[in-house]
Amino acid sequence: MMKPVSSASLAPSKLRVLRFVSNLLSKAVGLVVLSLLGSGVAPEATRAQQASDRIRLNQVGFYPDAKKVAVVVGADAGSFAVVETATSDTVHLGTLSAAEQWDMSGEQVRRAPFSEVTAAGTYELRVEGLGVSYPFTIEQNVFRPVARAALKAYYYQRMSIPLKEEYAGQWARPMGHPDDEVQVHPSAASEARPEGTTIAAPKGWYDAGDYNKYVVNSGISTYTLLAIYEHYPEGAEDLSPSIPESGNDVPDVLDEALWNLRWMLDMQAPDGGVYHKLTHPSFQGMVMPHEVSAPRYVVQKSTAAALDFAAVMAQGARLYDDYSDAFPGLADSMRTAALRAWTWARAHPDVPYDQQAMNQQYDPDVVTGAYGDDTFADEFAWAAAELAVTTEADSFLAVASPLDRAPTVPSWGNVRTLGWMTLLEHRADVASAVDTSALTRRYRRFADELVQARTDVPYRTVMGRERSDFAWGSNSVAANQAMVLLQAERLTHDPTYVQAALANFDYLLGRNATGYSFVTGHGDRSPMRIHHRPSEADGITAPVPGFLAGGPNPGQQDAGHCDPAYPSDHPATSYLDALCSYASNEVTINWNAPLVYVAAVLGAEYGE
Ligand code: G3I
Ligand code: 9MR
Repeated sequence: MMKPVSSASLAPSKLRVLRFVSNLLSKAVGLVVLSLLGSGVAPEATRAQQASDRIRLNQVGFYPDAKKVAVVVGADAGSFAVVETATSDTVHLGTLSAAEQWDMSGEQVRRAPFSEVTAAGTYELRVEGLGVSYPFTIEQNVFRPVARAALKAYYYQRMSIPLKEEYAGQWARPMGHPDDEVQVHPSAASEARPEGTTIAAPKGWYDAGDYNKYVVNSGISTYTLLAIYEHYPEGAEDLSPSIPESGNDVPDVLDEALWNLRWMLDMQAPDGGVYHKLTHPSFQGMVMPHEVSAPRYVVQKSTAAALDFAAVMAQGARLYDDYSDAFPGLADSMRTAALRAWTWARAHPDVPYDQQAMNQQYDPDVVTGAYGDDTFADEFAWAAAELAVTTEADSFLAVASPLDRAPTVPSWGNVRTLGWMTLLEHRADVASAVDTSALTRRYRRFADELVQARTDVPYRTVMGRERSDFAWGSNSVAANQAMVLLQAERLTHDPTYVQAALANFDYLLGRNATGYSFVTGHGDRSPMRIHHRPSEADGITAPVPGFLAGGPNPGQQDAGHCDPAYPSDHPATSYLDALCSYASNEVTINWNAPLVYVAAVLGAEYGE
């Protein structure tokens, strides 16, 4: 084989000649015989050919000025070509990096960088011996459809409202779960609300593929959506997915978040504590929401629920205050609710939600998601940060502060960093209570460690250095890593952080060892059988769009329920696009939220 041509060595005039010859050849013989030109690229790479699952890249596409890279697996060739799909013009020839072993996937990996390609268009990548990639586009606003769809997913998760065809298209459905008569479970009974009392707690989003709503998981999810508005008010205006409230002069992301916050407000008990969840006793079958008739309960109060509630209500109080005409009294109600929940938590600082223990004591048994957590320092720190900023009182941070410990990548059970992000955002306002130079220095160190992780991962993503990245819902680890990195860029204006965040976004949309673009309806190979009851029961082949699947999870906790089996035991490839796979292919509000954030903010960073 002839020596591959390096892209860097090709002058524009040579590229034009190459394009011309390439066109002639493909027209003459129906093949792209680039190897004749010394590229080393396969003659067998025809456009009619099926895309190779060994060429992995962001299947949605790239901003013109963004870093662009694909990853190829098992390639012997030294080079690759980027070809314009419509014309078969070769616009770039590049050299593959040396092969590296990745233990997380058990693969030999090489990278194909092509940032030089910046012209808007639709392209594909060709590699000798492997074939052709999925087509991808380079254009301005390329992530906007994903950002909008990922926000729209929350509309599809709404309870207590019919989804109209006007907004939901083929996924229109009758109202599910009015939740206007919810029983107080014996574990939640009080003098004010004895067992058997019914309360109304309508609205909110279905948590996931199941039909329950959980305060702890709602906290981080709602915070993250609100943060888009708080950090990027103008970007939030553009994030309009067409929902019933569109056009009410309030950004859709605030309207959508409010659907959940209204429910959360009803989860506060008369004493200020907050019920841990509103649930059926057990998971329902694969039926549509309106077909379920099992009873609903609110269960015991918990410290985590109270603090997550306090945090997000405090955040809501300062944001909805901007829209007091549209929502009179709302911000005040939220502030009062937040303070009452905080006071309850201070008096009950250590009440975990232990479902097993609860079931030993009370009937009926409840076996739905637990979101159980038994360490509350991080919840106290997050709530303290939100309350301090909203009320402008330093006393909250004297009780607990995010700075008590280093930031980490957030998750539903580990929310300290949400407090870090809020303090960073409002650092000028909290300077009397917080050492703001330590705040920014320590946060930057944290972000630098994440950036550094990329050098250990042959895919050059932040995601995947640690085996622990591949937890249940691992795709949210990648998305949350990206979200926290974007804060570092906002602090420093150093593009390295955006590039690292983008690498993880590319991971989610295809540059990963499974070869899937993990967002339903986006990318050529996206999940078709998510563990999502409406997607399964609605009789429509396409899943409800805009959902981030959970992603690789070597825990494979559902293996006993699943046929077919997982394709692999490697952490990065323990993924199964099958209905049975609730441990790798469910969808959840807390996984989608950082997807919306990152898609929207990358758009803003790249100049939408
Ligand atoms: O905390 C331990 C950690 O110490 C340990 O090192 C690690 C090793 O496996 O496990 C950690 O616990 C994990 C826990 O999540 C916290 O991350 C468990 O293994 C893991 O099984 C657990 O998964 C949770 C899953 O429910 C099962 O409880 C997911 O985070 C959570 O997202 C998921 O949430 C479900 C809801 O219950 C119901 N609705 C759907 C939703 C998504 O599947
Ligand atoms: O369908 C349930 C899913 O929404 C939950 O996240 C998951 C978490 O435990 O559980 C699923 O339900 C399964 C149950 O746990 C075990 N039996 C099979 C159920 C799925 O069909």
